[in-house]
Amino acid sequence: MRTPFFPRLLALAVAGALPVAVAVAVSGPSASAATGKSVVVRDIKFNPGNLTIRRGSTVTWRFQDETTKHNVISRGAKRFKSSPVKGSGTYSVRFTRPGVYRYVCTLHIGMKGAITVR
Ligand SMILES: [Cu+2]
Repeated sequence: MRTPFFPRLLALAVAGALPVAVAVAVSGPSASAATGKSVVVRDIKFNPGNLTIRRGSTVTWRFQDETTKHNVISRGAKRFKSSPVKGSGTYSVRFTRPGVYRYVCTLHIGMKGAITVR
């Protein structure tokens, strides 16, 4: 007498839990959809000079100016952790708060860029 009721209860429990599981599965990837973006450091320029990213994304500067060293120094109201002087390799920063983050290379006048975080 008891056993016929159990599958029905189980079915109700599964039906009730399913929408929750689906909602989690849908919101999970979109919440972490932030992707990595690159800024190439070459020819005494940051390319792209202006980069717009989503909050939570990581920006990687790729130092590819063979004989010229550069740095990434945060300037302005919104700050991030600046890089050391580098001749090769990469430097990455994850941006978690919206705003416009301006930066320069202090070794070369006019070498500047900005990261806009949405
Ligand atoms: Cu430079």
